[in-house]
Amino acid sequence: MKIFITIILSLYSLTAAHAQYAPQVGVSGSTAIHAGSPSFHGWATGCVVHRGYIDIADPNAGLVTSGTDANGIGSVDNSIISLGDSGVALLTFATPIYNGPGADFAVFENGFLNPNDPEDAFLELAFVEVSSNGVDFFRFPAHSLTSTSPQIPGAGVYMDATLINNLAGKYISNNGTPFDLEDLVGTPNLDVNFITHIRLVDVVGAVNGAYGSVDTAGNLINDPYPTNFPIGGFDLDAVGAIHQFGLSASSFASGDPIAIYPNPVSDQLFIKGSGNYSLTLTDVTGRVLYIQKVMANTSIEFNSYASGIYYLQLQNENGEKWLEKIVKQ
Ligand SMILES: [Ca+2]
Ligand SMILES: [Ca+2]
Ligand SMILES: [Ca+2]
Repeated sequence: MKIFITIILSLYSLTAAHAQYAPQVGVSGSTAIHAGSPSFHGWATGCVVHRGYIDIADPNAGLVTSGTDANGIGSVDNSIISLGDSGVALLTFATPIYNGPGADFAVFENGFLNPNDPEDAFLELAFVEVSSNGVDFFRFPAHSLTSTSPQIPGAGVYMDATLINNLAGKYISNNGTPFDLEDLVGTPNLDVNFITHIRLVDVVGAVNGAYGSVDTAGNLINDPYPTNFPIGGFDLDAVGAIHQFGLSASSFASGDPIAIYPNPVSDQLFIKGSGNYSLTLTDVTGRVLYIQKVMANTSIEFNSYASGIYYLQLQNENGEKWLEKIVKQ
């Protein structure tokens, strides 16, 4: 009997330990990535925001107004666009993002620390969704262990980052919340190695009304509400890509010599160069048409392919990837 109780207790403590997520910036174990980190390969080049309400329970009060779409483009600069209650931001990139080791991209908001407790911060959260075709979006499995009582108001109450996972806005300004595409491996209709769009959806933190957002487990998420001012809701500063395809033409110009021509192509595409690269040709849906494990002077026959866009992916032995967009005439 004693042994049985011990097992039960150890199972319980294991569960409790796993229920804790990484702490706020400045606390040992934080997973935040600073804006100046050399990990970032590139930043969002497109941002379109569909604004949410100042207060979703009072549509007559209108939509939030602070910032412009351009504030979500480029590196972290503390210029933000506010999403409002359930507002949505759609981010695009010069080249796709892929699932490399660890975090693959990070989202920056403008939260700030509790001056009296550096483990807590004023945070506004958003769900994060990704797509590899711009049509089908898939949400990172979000988890909120923040108590749903009392309601966190729009100011003056702080949140504990160790109770929050896979929600953008978990970390304070200038510090990105990381997302690892490994979490979405195996999702039908999603190619985690070719993410073209990232979508952020403001969490409505109303825990007492009909409008509250729930996490992947179905728990209401307590997040500041109402935030009924022009700067309400999730405030997007930037989205940084960590594992992102390079553009082969520019990347190879100063490195390993490589030539891919002619582009547009009508019959044969020639690939000439050296270096330890593998080649993969796909169509726009990600369907693999051609694979060559080791780089060598080669050509790919395009005669039988329909007119349109194709992608030639090159990967080196370190797992870095480059992309050439090929147009078949
Ligand atoms: Ca990853
Ligand atoms: Ca919100
Ligand atoms: Ca910005």
